[in-house]
Amino acid sequence: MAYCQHIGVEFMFINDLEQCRWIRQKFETPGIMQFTVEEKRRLLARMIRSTRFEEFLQRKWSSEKRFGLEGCESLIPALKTIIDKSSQSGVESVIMGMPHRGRLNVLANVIRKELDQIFCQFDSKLEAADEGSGDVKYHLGMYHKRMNRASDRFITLSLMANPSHLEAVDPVVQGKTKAEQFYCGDTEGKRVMSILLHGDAAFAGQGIVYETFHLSDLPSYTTHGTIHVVVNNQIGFTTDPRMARSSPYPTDVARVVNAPIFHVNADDPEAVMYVCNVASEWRNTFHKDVVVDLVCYRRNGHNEMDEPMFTQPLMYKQIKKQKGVLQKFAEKLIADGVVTTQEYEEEVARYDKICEEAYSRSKDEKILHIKHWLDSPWPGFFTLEGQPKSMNCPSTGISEDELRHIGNIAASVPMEDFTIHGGLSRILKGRTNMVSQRVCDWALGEYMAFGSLLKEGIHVRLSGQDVERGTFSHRHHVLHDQTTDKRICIPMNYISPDQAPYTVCNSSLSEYGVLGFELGFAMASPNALVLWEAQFGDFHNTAQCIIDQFISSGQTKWVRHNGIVLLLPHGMEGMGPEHSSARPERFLQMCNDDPDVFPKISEDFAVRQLYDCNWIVVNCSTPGNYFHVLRRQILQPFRKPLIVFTPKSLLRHPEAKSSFDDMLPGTHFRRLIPDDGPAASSPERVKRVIFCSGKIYYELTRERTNRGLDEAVAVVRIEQLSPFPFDLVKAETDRYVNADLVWCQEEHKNQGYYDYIKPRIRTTISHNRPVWYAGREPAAAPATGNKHTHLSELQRFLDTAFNLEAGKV
Ligand SMILES: Cc1ncc(C[n+]2csc(CCOP(=O)(O)OP(=O)(O)O)c2C)c(N)n1
Ligand SMILES: [Mg+2]
Repeated sequence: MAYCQHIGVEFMFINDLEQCRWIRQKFETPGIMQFTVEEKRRLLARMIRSTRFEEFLQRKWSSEKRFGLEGCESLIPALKTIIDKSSQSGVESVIMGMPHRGRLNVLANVIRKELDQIFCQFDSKLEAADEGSGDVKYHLGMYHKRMNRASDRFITLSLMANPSHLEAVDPVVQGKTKAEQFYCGDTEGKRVMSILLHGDAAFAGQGIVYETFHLSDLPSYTTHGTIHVVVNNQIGFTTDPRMARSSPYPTDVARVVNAPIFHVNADDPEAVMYVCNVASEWRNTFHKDVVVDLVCYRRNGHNEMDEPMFTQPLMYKQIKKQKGVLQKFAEKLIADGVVTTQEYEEEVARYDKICEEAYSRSKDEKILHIKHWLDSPWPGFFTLEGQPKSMNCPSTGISEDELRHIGNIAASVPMEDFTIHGGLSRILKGRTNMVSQRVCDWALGEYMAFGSLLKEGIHVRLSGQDVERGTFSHRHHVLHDQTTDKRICIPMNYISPDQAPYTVCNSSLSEYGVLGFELGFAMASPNALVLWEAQFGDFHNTAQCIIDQFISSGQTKWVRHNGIVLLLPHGMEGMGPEHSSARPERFLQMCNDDPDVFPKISEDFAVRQLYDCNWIVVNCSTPGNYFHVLRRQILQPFRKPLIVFTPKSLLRHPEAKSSFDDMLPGTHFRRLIPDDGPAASSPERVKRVIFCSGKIYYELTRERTNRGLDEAVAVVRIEQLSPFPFDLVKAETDRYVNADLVWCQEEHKNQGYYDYIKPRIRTTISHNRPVWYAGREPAAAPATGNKHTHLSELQRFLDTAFNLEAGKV
């Protein structure tokens, strides 16, 4: 439907009458699009800034990529209108995500990053002051608090750093927005909001756009309405004003997610401003998503180095003839008597002078501080120089009283007249018994970690598919009344009156979107334990972009810490090729610790090593160690992503229990668990040391006993795979001087940990002994689909692991 000139609106798929009526009124009322002289002049000034900024860059750095806005300069007033309007309705913080197109312009003219700081980025001789690889200028983020002149109120604007991967930042922005809303108690999205910008092709093509939209209706994920702005240059240049309605792709996405879409011709700044006013009002009235589709053309090639005439000669001939948006708009305003030619020229000259002055200043900049480009500062968490406040981590144990108290909560239903399922009663009774016997299984160990952190004021948020119950029906953090529909109880929120709130939320069936969201949530504050659990570990690969682009490399690119935790159920249990492997090899391959250098072992080695690594990868074999590693995540003086391969069968394995003794004050996470049986008491008699990680430990020790080899073979568990515990592995290899060394894993040889572990053990022993392999043979799929084959493979490699006579395996 076309109402005002240059505007088209699509909303017929919205099935709410009030909302439809509201939209109609905004676009059908004759003469509704009226602006004061003052508003028109401000719009012109904004168009001047937007246009002249690009022209300035082009003049100074004609051979640099900048992904200019030419053709869609009205994006800048569009965003400023949305921000003004939102600030007037009470929004205090706007979080934005955007792709390459026009990003520098947005930084300069919307966020108001100092121009000299932007210009100096074009100087390749600039020395980096921060550790890390840095990133190209059109990926960096920014955070700025300033006075909004339209509302006379302060507003914080942040633009999130992002990778090349278009649209990947969308869920991250949403997660951070949700977190900021959460921390300031903004339950309706009245104070914090997000704006997402999109290119037309990326908006239509990337599934993450859909995944992100879909989160907007889920209570624990909604940000109460996002304004999406599409820079839609796909249809190229046409003089037909109805072109706004011929853009099928963005419409399709919006239709699927039930959001209205307002198309507007970007050649008409007044229409753009009107549409953005309406979009903001929509968002701040209904708190639902809305799409503004800025239909424009692209004057240059994809970037300034591209020649568009190669592939679209006729279109670009026409584009070259087309007057610029600013010029047309200025002529119109001059003709209408809104400004004089002289006023217009003075305004242009004024801005050009600002750019020139900033340019001169930028030449004095010798050092590039990526820190200045942070989108989420954590005030007070680091020293003023941005360093951790210490290099040690206190004990992660908690008192007996606390263990008992949290254990009892985990075993209880702290609400009156609440009927739970019989099966659950048995589980809770089991927990009561464990507390009285002073032991924890996996679920209880996790409970202890979460509960104690909550008690210490740390917010805990666990998100993923079916996490409330737990994929393996072991967690049960949300109890459901069997007699009253939708009546629930979350015992974790009954630990102590002044505890931090616990959020446990079943996500939509998305990995990419949800993991991105949680990563964004974790960015907002260091004082929260944010965990994402995959239904099965292998599903993480649909979120690979978040893992590669943000989690593994985010800190080095953007000097930004993040303490997100990934829980990835992993283990070969005869369940077939899927549901078996969380692909440890992939995570380990991305670890930045050097396999060939034995590090200098200092007093604070264990913590320093964590500080230096890009992420931590663990596979805990006991609930106690799992408890500690989760608590360490918060008690360590910096933040690092943590990848945890979590068990399936061990959740109920009678031996996979930890005593309270292992969780008391003074105890800590064990990076490596040495053998503590007969082998360890006479180490010189030990013929073989088997290093392993995770659940295979239980199979190895059972087999060892069956074979009567408890004295001859030591089994050592590497619990922290990365950063590699070089010091502790060395202590083990030094202790068993006469033993040969075996790495045993249940995964296939080209998978699991072998390729990561082997060179590191070899470095530890200065290559003076071989490291033999016992495990499954190389394979294309992670596991067999045949249970019988699974068991015979297991037996075969256990035979290898314990065949001392053969010596060489
Ligand atoms: C996920 C992903 N795939 C491919 C690319 C490579 N790429 C960079 S820009 C671009 C075109 C983007 O088109 P559009 O979204 O319409 O934005 P425009 O450049 O037209 O503003 C492509 C394919 C990318 N950056 N990200
Ligand atoms: Mg495009």
